[in-house]
Amino acid sequence: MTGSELFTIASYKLPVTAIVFNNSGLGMIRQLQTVQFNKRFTSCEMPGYVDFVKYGEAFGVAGEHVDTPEALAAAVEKAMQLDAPYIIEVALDPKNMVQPMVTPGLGIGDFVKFKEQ
Ligand SMILES: Cc1ncc(C[n+]2csc(CCOP(=O)(O)OP(=O)(O)O)c2C)c(N)n1
Ligand SMILES: [Mg+2]
Repeated sequence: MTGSELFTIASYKLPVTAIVFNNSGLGMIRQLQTVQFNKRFTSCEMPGYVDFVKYGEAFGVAGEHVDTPEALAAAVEKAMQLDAPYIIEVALDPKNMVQPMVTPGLGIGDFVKFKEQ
C-alpha cells in the first residue's frame, strides 16, 4: 500500500480495505536467507516500526490494529460494512516463516523442509 494509493482511495472516498501484514521487514527475503544462507541476514531486517494506521490517518483514512485471527476476522467484517476506505494492520512477529516454501527455480512439488519458526 503506497502513499499514492492511499491518496487516491481517500480523495475519491472509495470503499477499499487495505490489510497490511506488518512484520517490520522483508520477511520473504529473511526466510530465504534463513533457509539457504545459514542466517547470514542482510538488508531484510528493518529496525523500527511504521504504524500504518497512523499513516492512513494522515490521509484521512481510518483503521485499526489487530493481533489475533479473531480480531482480524472482526475487523474485516466491520470494514465490509463501511462505505469508506479502511486500513487493518496485522501485527506479525518478524521471525515468522511461511510454509510450505517452494525451492527457488524449482517446481511446485519441491518444498523446502525446515523446523525453525
Ligand atoms: C519489484 C520487486 N523488487 C524486488 C522483489 C524481491 N522481493 C520479493 S519479496 C521481497 C520483500 C517483500 O517484503 P514485504 O513487502 O514486507 O513482504 P513480506 O515478505 O515481509 O511479507 C522482495 C524485495 C520483487 N519481488 N519485486
Ligand atoms: Mg514485510
